[in-house]
Order: sequence, then C-alpha cells, then structure tokens
Amino acid sequence: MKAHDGMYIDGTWRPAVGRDVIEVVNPADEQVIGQVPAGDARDVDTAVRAARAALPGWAATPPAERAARLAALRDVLVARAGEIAETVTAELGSPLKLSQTVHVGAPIAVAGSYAELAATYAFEERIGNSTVYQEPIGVVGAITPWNYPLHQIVAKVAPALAAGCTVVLKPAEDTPLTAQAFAGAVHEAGVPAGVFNLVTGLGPVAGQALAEHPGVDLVSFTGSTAVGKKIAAIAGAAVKKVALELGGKSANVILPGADLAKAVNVGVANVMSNSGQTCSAWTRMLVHRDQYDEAVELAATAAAKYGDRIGPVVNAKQRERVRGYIEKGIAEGARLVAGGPEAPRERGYFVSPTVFADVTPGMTIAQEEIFGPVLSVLAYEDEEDALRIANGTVYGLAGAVWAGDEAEAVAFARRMETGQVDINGGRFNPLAPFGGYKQSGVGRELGVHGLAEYLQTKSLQF
Ligand code: TXE
Repeated sequence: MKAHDGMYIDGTWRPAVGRDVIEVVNPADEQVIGQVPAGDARDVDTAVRAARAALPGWAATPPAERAARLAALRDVLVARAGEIAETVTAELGSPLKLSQTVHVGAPIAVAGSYAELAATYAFEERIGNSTVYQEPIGVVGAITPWNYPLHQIVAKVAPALAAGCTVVLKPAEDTPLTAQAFAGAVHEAGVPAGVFNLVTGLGPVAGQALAEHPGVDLVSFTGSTAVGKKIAAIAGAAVKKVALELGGKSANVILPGADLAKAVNVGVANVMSNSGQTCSAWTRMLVHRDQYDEAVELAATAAAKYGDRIGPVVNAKQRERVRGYIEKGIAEGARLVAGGPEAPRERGYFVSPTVFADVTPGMTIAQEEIFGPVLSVLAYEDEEDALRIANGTVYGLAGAVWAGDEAEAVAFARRMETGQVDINGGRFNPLAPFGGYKQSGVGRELGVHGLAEYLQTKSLQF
C-alpha cells in the first residue's frame, strides 16, 4: 500500500499548501504505517474551484458516457480489490476476509449498480404539457467516516457522478489511504480532471471548510449525530442541501414464533461484525420474557466464540469511549454475561465481544450509540411493548424482525420508525434505499433513491 504525499485535485496529485500531516496508525498493533497531508481551507478552496470548473462539462456529458466511466471504475476496483482490502485492513484493523468480502465487495456492487442506473435512469420525462428534467445539483462536498472506508465513499461518489455532479471528498482522518486508493482508481477509470477531487485533512479544519464553502451546492455527510447537526446548521444558514447519514440504535425484534437460535446467532454476528462499528448494527436484541433466559444464554455463548478475532476498534479514543459505555452499563445495573471492559490484548485497540442482560429501555447502553462490539438484550412483555421499546430512541436507521410467519414480521416492521428492516435474516441489497428516520439522518443512499439526492428538478411547459 502506498501513501501519497499529495492530494488528488484536478486530475493530478499536488502538494498541500501547508505542511501539517496526519499519521496513519494500524489499530491492530498501534504502528504508524504512513502519513498524508492535512489540508486546510486553502486546499479545499482549490479543490472546489476545480470541481466547479469541471461541472458544466460533466453535467453535459451524456448519461451513457458517465455510465461507461462508472463501469470502468467498478472494473478498476475489481482489479485492485486485493490491494485495497489490504489497505483497509492496515488502517482499520478489520480481518482481511471481512475487508475482501464486505469492505471492498459491497462498494464494487454499488459502483456497478450506478453504472447501470446512469445508463437507464429517466433524466427527462414528459408530464402533460411539461418536460421535466432531472439535473445535477452541482458541486458535492462529501464527508465520510472510517467505519466502512471505501463503501462510505462509493455510496456518495458513484451516485453523484451518475447524476452529473462533481465532487470534493474529505475522508476520515483515520482511513485516508483507502481514499487515496479510490482516487487512484477514479483516475485510472478515465474520469475527467476535476470531476472528482480528494482533500485529506482534519474534520474541524478541512471538513468544516468544505461544508462552509459557498461553491459547494450539497453537503453529503456520514458520521456522528453531533457533527451532522453542525453541518445541518451551516447548510441551513446558506440554504444549501444536505444529506445526512448519522447514528443508530437498531432493534432486533425476535417474536415468539421465530427460530430463536438462528435469530440470536445472526443477531450477535451482526453486532460483532466490524467490531460493532456499523451504524445500522442491531445493538438492541428484544426477546419475549418467556424466552429471555434461553436467548441470553445463546447470545453469551455466541459472543464468547468470537474472542479477539473480530479485530480492534479504530483508535484509542473509540476504545475508551466503548469501554466507558461498558462501565456505565455495569454501573446502571445491567448484567454482564460476556466480555467486559478489560482489554483482551496489551497492544492494539481491542475490545472483548460484550453482551449485557437485564437491560432496561431507559439505560444509557440502550439509548446511545456505542459503536463497539456490545450487545444489549432486553425483555418485552407483548408485541405492543416490543414496538414501544423498538421505537423508543431518538434514532431510526435499521432493524430486524424475526417471526415464524413472514407476514407477521412484515406487519410488525411496517410499524417500526426506522428506514430499513431485515425480515428473518435479510441480506445486503445494493439497490435498497438506506437512511434514517428521526435523528438517524436526512435523505437516502443507494439505488435510485440515492441517485435522486444528487438531482434537482426543472420543468419546461411547451
Ligand atoms: O465521528 P465524526 P467520529 C458515530 C459513532 C462514533 C462517533 C464518533 O457513534 O462513536 O460517531 O466518531 C468529519 N465539520 N459514527 O469522531 O467526528 C471527520 O473528519 C466537518 C457513526 O469519528 O462525526 C470525518 O470525516 N466535518 C457513523 C467525519 O466527519 C467534520 C460513522 C466523521 O467523523 C467535523 C462514524 C466538522 N466540524 C462515526 N468534525 C455512521 N453514521 O456510520 C468531524 N468531521
């Protein structure tokens, strides 16, 4: 894996204006593996100007040609999949197999889906005596987190390019090498200069400058709810469009007729995967009082099997944050049945897979996003109680329902205040809209709904 000492702006790698750098650390062994420039407002300005200059040409490029560039991008990602997976593992610490299948496999599917959508989407339709055009919204400022470093980038950049927008990306400071690898792939795919630009840097410096820049028409942000609120305020003041994909506290509701062992095992795997650093993770398992003890035992056994094979969390700050939540869970009276706050290894930012029983809906660990391998198991009395608990947080991003009868699960899921629900398992669909109800966000990513975020509508009457 190669760290560039420049930023990809207007089709070339160029040095940052300032001299500050960000050191990239492997969270599995705490070794520094590279450094990238920490750009500031001046670099952001150069990148936004390049994106603005490229906008008219790219917006006027026929959708079939934009589709061809996206198909080429997918092909380059396929060709470089092994190398990129190693980069993700080096800077995120995820097990290599997870990096190959999920961290790189899912974004390849997403890039492919936008190559197809760009070619087939109706950017123009006749309604009565009007022709309605879907036009690119303009220059997109994309700010992404580290938890799925490539997926988060592709989920914004691919639909933006399909729509005819140009982009300035500010990736997370923990995972800039994956972003650099992506920029290299965009270049190799023949995307014209200035259409995609990369500025590495710190959130409150480069990220904020990007959100505030008057040359940016849409800010698409994925990250913490706290920063999302700041970005919404900045954009609101400038009447600038935002798309926000924020935190979650998703419920995994196991109804009495479900296959309990399967629902619990899949539920535990869902939370532990990527060391719990998934905004859509089913972090609250809701089980009927009569099956509660059995479910807790199954969950504790399943979690204990993972050991430290799940990989570390991304950095020391996140590890301390997760441990803090585990300690808070104990202090508030939840019963620890697997894992705990002690570090399982001396080196690396590891946290033990942790399961809490006797969690009540008001506890901090049942309300706040922990973003670590920590599952809370809650008991419910009846379906109405389960629904009240499931809907009883400020979040509404994802969830799961398990039942003996699929129709029963669907009926329950329709009453959940959340953007995406898996029924009796479910699996990743790159075309299914993903995004939040309530404080989990604004807008949708993926598929045709994700494309629509980057378009604005014009109608001509004739
Ligand atoms: O997020 P931040 P952090 C949640 C999760 C996690 C917590 C903190 O609960 O524990 O957030 O993680 C950029 N203006 N999620 O601190 O700070 C930053 O550089 C503009 C959920 O890593 O929100 C990075 O690129 N940008 C989540 C991005 O915002 C700013 C994924 C996210 O970082 C900025 C990650 C500012 N003032 C964390 N400050 C999800 N929804 O998937 C920071 N950034």
